[in-house]
Amino acid sequence: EIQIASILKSSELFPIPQGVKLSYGTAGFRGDAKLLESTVYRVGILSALRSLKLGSATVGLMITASHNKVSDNGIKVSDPSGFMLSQEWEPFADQIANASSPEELVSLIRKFMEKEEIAIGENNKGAEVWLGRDTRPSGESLLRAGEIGVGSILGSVAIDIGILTTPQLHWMVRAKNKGLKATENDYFENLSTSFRCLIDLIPSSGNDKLEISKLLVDGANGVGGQKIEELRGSLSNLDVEIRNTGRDGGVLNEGVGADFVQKEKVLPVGFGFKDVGMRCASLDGDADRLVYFYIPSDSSEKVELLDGDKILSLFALFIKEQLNALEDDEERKQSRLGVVQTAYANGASTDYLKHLGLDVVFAKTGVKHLHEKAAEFDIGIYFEANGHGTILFSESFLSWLVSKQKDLTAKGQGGSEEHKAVSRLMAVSNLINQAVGDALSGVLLVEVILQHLGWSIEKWNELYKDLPSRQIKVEVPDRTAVVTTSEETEALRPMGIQDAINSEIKKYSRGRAFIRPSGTEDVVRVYAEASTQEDADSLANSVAQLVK
Ligand code: NG1
Ligand code: ZN
Repeated sequence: EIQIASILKSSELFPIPQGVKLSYGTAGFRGDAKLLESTVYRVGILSALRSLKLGSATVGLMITASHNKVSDNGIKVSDPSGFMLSQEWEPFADQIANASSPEELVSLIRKFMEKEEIAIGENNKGAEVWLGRDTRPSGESLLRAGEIGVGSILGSVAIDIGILTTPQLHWMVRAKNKGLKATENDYFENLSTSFRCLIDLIPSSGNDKLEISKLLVDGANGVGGQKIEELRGSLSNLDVEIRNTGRDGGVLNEGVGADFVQKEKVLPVGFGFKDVGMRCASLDGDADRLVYFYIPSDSSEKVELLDGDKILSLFALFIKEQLNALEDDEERKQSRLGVVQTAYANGASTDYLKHLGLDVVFAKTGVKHLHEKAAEFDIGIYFEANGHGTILFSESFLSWLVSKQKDLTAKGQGGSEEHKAVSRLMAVSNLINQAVGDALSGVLLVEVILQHLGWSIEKWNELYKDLPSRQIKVEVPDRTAVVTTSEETEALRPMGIQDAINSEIKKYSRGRAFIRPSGTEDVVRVYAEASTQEDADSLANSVAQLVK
């Protein structure tokens, strides 16, 4: 009963705004920062309960609205594994975020604790929650609300781990629960060590082919650029210039960042004709997404975009090359590597990946869905076209690599091609964030692979040619009126709309289009592809007309 009193008392501080219906969505709760205090406070409570449920393992809370505008904010939970909050708890998150009074909140919590058999008592260790935030000005007070929420569950500890990228928080939570070194410095050290290791393993002929040219980074005026600045000193073999760090008056995500560059296909602020031919990378506001781009010499400030699909293809090619160098069980070899995409993947990328002989599977939009499917492979690479993705290595495959490495060394084959391939795969598994997509580790892996292959960005871009595509957001009174199949490629409702879409698609060569309600914004998204840009635009527009 002291517990109940404690929640009742603290929840008085955070009245719920009227008329707002919140949903945990594809990436946690998001919305206007001014309306979010009570939500963050309540998610603080949830995260403490989650920790208690899992034997007081450390849970993470990240305060960010990613690529959305600076006046928005949001909150998402990292499970102790470093992955997203288990989907089984999402309905509870929705319920408590929308509870209309302190009494209703307490009663929901009580019922849930009973059902989940969560006990608070002197015999239990308390909960532990690590809270991080991006650079949004509203972040600090929201973080305080989260701390109060955590603290309202007796015996809990809330630890403010400061301004971080989303993937840093997930990485730190995962490391902490694995009993590994888990500070931000450990994160940086892990990146620079594994990067160095991959650089040292570059075949010398590849090394001479490309002098290391400068990389330009668009930091979206957010946390990612600032973190690369911190990391830069400890990276040899990489020359980076960072723009849009947010320190020169630029506004977070305004005309900058990965989402802007990928969706609008235009240059971010601060980039222009002077940068023709340069290799450029763009991060999003919380640095969990990454795209590359360059300005071709034959055009005036046109953008040649290398999106998540192209990053995925580069990674897949490199990993496949390493796997080919292994003496491996023929049967396992087939299923070692798989890739996961969504319906937004460019059709040309899917063709290319299949052509490489890879297993390509599709998942619903939202990284939690891709992650799940990628985890089914020994090495699963997943990417959304928008640049969110990573490479997952299974525990059993990693131990196989470790023993392989030992065997080869024992046999005196420490310098063999096979040994090098094993070492590269192990270094990739350390470099690339095993918890969530991470623009920082993604940049480092792209850079080292390009050096390894001796490729320029143009050469990389030539892996395949994107089919022209167009994405449009349509504002509608009620986006939930659109209901899709599980693959999201067909609309089941409104009745008849899919037939209408199909007859539009038929008018175009290589036409493909679909609609789905966004999980993070109040819009319906339209995606269209066709053999020319005019056709893709026109198909997208006519489908958008059907939605309106
Ligand atoms: P929604 O708003 O559900 O389309 C967007 C992205 C997702 C994912 C989430 C989370 C597109 C088309 N959708 O989801 O891929 O990244 O945000 O940030 O890019
Ligand atoms: Zn993001």
